[in-house]
Amino acid sequence: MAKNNYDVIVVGAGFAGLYMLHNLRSRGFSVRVFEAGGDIGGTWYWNRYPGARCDVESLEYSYQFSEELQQEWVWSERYATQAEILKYANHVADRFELRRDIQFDSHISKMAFDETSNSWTITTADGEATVSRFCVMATGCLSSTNIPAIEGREKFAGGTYHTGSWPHHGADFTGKKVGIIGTGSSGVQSIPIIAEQADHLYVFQRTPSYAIPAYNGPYDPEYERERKANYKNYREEAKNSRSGFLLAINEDMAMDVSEEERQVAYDKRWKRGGLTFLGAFNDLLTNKEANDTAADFVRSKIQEVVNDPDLAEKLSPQTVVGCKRMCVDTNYYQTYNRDNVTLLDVTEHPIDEITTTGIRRDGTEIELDELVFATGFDAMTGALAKIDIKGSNKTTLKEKWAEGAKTYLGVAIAGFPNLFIVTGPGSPSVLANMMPAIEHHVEWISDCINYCRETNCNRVEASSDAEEAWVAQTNELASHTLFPTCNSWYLGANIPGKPRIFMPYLGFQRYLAACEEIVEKGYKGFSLS
Ligand code: NA7
Repeated sequence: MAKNNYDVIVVGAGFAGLYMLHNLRSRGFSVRVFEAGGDIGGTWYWNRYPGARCDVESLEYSYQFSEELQQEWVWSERYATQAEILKYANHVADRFELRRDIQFDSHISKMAFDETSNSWTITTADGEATVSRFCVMATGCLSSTNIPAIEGREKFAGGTYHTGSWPHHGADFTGKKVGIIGTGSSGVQSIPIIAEQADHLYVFQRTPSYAIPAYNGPYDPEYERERKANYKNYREEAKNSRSGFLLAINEDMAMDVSEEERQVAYDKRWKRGGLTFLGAFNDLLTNKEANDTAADFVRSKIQEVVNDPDLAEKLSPQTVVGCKRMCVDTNYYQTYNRDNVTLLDVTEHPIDEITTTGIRRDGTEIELDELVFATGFDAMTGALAKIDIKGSNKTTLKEKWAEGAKTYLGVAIAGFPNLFIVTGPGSPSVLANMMPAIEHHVEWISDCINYCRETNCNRVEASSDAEEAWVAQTNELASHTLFPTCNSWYLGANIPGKPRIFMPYLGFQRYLAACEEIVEKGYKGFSLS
């Protein structure tokens, strides 16, 4: 008979779940991981759309908990493909023999905390129940796909895809008329590749994105050797940064230097490529005037690349640059110079309906063979809200978060004892480098569980006061920035009816210090009994 009682249950076998399992198991805890997918990888298991890549450099988007692992693994490119990242995850799972404690195709539908035994009962969609003292939700920030409720959506008779749950057998768009809705990172990455295959590609754009060239390519072996030789220092430097990766934020303020100096700085960052562009000046996300100068620079680049000035204008965002996550692209704007690509602005002319044969807008139907939704995710809270999680007073997490997500440290929730989240709302997560953020949470949670074991405590719970203060601090930090000015998924603004609250905690280094201080003060803000 299968064992159904563990010290810790982990939900999700992406990078967070894998390391949580390894870390806890190596400390002697019995652990079971439940994963909805058919294999490991989380985000990188599901997001198999054409062109899917990480927008953080490979040498930084990798685990650092094992020196052997980080030395032996060789990344082939500056920005790794989804396939290569998944290969890496598999290497990790094999190296640390993780699979034997992971149960695949097991979607958790219910979880309930029992006051008497101070334990969780976790039930799969198939009705299999398992009990554990602690539970760690490693369900990911971008794992609950969003398909907008456009009228007639279910009528479309051709192939329908979502970038975040792409079929494993892939999709061949050769000779097809393809429509794609959405121009965030997933759209920006997939549009150039789909355009190369399709007979014609229609891009339905609501809000244009700012995209910075990736200048992707193989790693220079000398660069890689030097990075690996000094990994410790680089990792330390990243840890002590605002974002958890080597953005190299210039201390200068954009408005303190001349127009000429600004152009030189932007040009240098543009040529370097990737998200580091936003580090050109210190005040780009706090001063609108400064931000405008960076936005103007990107818009001028779009105009240089796109041949048709009207099209360039339509592709030029007017929002704050960096307010939504910037995209890192390869040939995105260039793709609009192709004859087989048409950009359709759905803000000016909204989609009326999806029909059996295409999309109707402005009284005209555009016939399509295939339709791709690159429409993003119910970010940070979506995967958790889908599970019926009942805490200590039988309130569900969904009810508790009806007015907006509340956590302490993005890791614990008042009223939900012995439950932890990796990279939850209220943690730096998506505004930091996910890998070091994950490693930090995993180690912090593991230390807390271990502390409970050492002190014979059966129950650890965040207090409501500590949670309220943390939420207030998270909002306060965001209020001094330009982040709240656009309809981003950081704010939940991409999901109709979702409370508009800024979810990520700003400042990786500040966050690490806060977590450390809480432990030093005997888990301040938690009750342990
Ligand atoms: P994003 O960044 O949320 O992008 C989703 C896109 O879909 C965005 O352009 C949306 O426009 C668009 N969208 C969403 N709903 C609609 C409707 N109803 N009509 C038209 N267009 C719509 O998701 P991604 O998957 O691209 O990227 C997510 C993250 O993954 C990314 O930030 C990186 O961290 C990696 P909107 O901007 O809301 O007007």
